Amino acid sequence: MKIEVLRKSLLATNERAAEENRSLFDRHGTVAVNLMGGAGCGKTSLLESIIPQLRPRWSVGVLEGDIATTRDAERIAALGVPVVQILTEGGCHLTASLVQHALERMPLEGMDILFIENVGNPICPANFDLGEHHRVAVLSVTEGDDKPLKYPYLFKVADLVVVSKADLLSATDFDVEEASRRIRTFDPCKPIMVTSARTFGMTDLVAEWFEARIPGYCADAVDQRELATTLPAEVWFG
Ligand SMILES: Nc1nc2c(ncn2[C@@H]2O[C@H](COP(=O)(O)OP(=O)(O)OP(=O)(O)O)[C@@H](O)[C@H]2O)c(=O)[nH]1
Ligand SMILES: [Mg+2]
Repeated sequence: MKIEVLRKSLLATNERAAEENRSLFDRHGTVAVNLMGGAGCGKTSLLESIIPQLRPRWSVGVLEGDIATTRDAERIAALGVPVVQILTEGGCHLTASLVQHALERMPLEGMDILFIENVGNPICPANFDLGEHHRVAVLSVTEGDDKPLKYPYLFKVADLVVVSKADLLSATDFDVEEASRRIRTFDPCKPIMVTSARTFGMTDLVAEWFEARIPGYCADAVDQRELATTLPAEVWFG
């Protein structure tokens, strides 16, 4: 019983900080995305692929969550976008407070989209609201198509599921249809995009999905209506 009380109090404290983060994002008109998935599933590679597609039109920032090293932040910095590395020093997920501290070093003025790459872990991150507007789950084909069954909460809370490393499909027994069926038990319309960071053009639709969520996008793009209605409920192979 005491553990349950402690858990609720921890989550309530996190929720307060998350709401403050969300207000800050909203005041700046910045859309925030929490990118989650198992260790090595391809989160940073996905960012490396889509940021150059977004950058000509939009201002992008990244918060990088890791247990140790600044390796991912260095990879993002090489793209020429602002990045702050958050080291959890053993913590298996980001919290709203960690994000709040990192935001002191991340100027949101004029920023259209902020990606928050969570610690590589398909379990804990999904339980902690960071104040983001959208949650994205990355599942690589090398992890196996049973992961939506084994780690259901991650796929339940995600607004978009990105299946990564599709260039390796033929080397695995990953069944895209089966994985999609399992993911869609939570929501039959959940968008799923099958991608590869190694194949030209196979992340374009992911970049477009993010672009369509940027507040300024409506005024800018004529095909926004079409995107909003055709993106959900399909499996894209790029
Ligand atoms: N073949 C192939 N390899 C990929 C792809 N995406 C990522 N990788 C490789 O997978 C490994 C992990 O990629 P990362 O992008 O670092 O994965 P991550 O999810 O950011 O990893 P953590 O932050 O440590 O959890 C690297 O060796 C990448 O080169 C892909 O689309 N195809
Ligand atoms: Mg990474």
